[in-house]
Amino acid sequence: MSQIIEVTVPDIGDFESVPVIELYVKVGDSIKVDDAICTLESDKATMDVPSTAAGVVTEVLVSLGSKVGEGALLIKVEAGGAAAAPAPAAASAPVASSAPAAAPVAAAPAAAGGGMVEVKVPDIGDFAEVPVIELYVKVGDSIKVDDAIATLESDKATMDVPSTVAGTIKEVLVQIGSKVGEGTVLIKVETGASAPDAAPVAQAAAAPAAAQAAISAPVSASTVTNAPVAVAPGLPAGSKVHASPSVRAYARELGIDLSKVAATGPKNRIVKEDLTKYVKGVMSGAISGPVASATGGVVGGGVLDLLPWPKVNFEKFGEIEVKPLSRIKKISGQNLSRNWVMIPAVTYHEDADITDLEAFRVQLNKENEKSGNKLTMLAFLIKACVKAMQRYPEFNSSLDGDNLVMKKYFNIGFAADTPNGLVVPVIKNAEKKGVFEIAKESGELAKQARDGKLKPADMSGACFTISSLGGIGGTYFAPIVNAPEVAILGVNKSALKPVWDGKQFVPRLTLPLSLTADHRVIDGALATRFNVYVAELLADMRRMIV
Ligand code: CAO
Repeated sequence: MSQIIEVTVPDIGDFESVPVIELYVKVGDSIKVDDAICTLESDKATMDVPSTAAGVVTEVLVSLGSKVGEGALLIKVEAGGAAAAPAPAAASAPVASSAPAAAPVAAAPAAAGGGMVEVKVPDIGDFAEVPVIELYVKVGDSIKVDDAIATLESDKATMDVPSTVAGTIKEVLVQIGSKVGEGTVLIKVETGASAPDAAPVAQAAAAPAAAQAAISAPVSASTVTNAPVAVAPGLPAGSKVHASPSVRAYARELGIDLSKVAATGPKNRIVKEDLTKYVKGVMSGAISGPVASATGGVVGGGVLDLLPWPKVNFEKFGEIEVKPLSRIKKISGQNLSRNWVMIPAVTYHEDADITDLEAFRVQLNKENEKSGNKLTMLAFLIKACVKAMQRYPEFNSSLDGDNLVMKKYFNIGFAADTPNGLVVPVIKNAEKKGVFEIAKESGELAKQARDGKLKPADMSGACFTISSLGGIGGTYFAPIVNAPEVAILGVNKSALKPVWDGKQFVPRLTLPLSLTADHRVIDGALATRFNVYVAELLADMRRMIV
């Protein structure tokens, strides 16, 4: 006996007309309870709408871009027949019994006769007392095999603990912050033939071996991220992607096609670590996408594989000459691509009044004319940045996973234009050097750079970079952060500008500053404070000693 069930948009909060941005089903698909039908996107969040029915999709009443609200009809499902028939209770037995001994109490006896089953923490390796950092269930919830119960966090990894039984939760014996180890009872579940999970259990029974393996051991994030980068097998064509709204949003932010990502989460769901692993694979060249192959590997492929790289027969339009990229351009191109894609960076602009500083610099250069030591604006900029980094130490940090590495030394890189491309020599321990010494050293390093004689040690260890285009021109630009640094200061050509002094406009020599900062570490307020402080220091160098 079959029956047509309408699946509608559930209560989605205060949103009345939100667009469908992803659609995962089509007519003829078999669908199970909880399978994602579509993703909706409001201005605040993305939401997956799960199916409340199991069966075969007979009608899809929305398309990409459709605006929907609570109650909108999404699909019609023909329940009944093979796909929808509630699985016999015994169908769950093979799944549970296939779990190794270390797994919690087998569901088989409970599934056969019904009753109360305790779900315990399985073998989680050498960890005895790890905290519960997330809890996904409460008393009264219906739970299915493989549904995540809680996330545990050791000092090395986070682990989802999936349920090994299906039924209704009668007791939750832990809370966020509880310390647990192997064998700790997490929940008690009433199982039985009438449990509302019959169909999903049937799905688990049909799950591939990989999904079953997840039942026997929790998913370890560190294992996932530390594993050698493998070519992501992704999903077979036509398979549905399972991922939470936040993971989908993150993937969209990175331009990742989720169907290419290998899932390691419970129930074959893609988790955040899978995206990290995928991006690492692309960056290391282990995973290639259409862009990588079309551009010869210069641009990080899969991350940007929204569209293939345009292939044009330029000769059709006129004469051409093909020149190979220089080694420096190839290397810096890869770094720049990675940094551009991976760092959520924002550029902040500021003007510094350097009228007095430039007069001072010119005067000092006159005084030292005979010595041949020429003071450059770059040397003053380096000193001002060091002082600002001392006041705002986040600018002298690097992200390392969930940690911020704070550096106590001040090595400043500066971009140097060379015939073969851009290189970044580094002035080491700039906090201990005076402007004359810095000017001399940067001049020597810039010459070595142009002559192609820089050694790797000359270009390593920078904490912060300055990119000065002041000798060339420009007004403002948006430099790219040089990872693992968290900020870079761009400088253009100073120009005389009229500035209101309270009574009249006066000509002031103005230096345009463009600071790009990694927003994960430095927010807009901090970046602007830094920029303002650098401008104050340049406007009045006496501030360097206070
Ligand atoms: N405003 C106005 N004039 C400036 C200036 C500024 N901000 N900065 C430098 N100048 C002047 C200098 O005073 C100098 O003039 P004089 O010869 O009359 O004294 C002239 O411009 C040339 O300076 P310079 O650029 O050779 O020297 P520098 O110490 O300022 O810079 C270096 C050295 C290595 C930073 C520079 O040569 C260079 O390579 N800049 C390019 C960096 C770059 O490509 N960045 C882009 C990275 S992103 O693609």
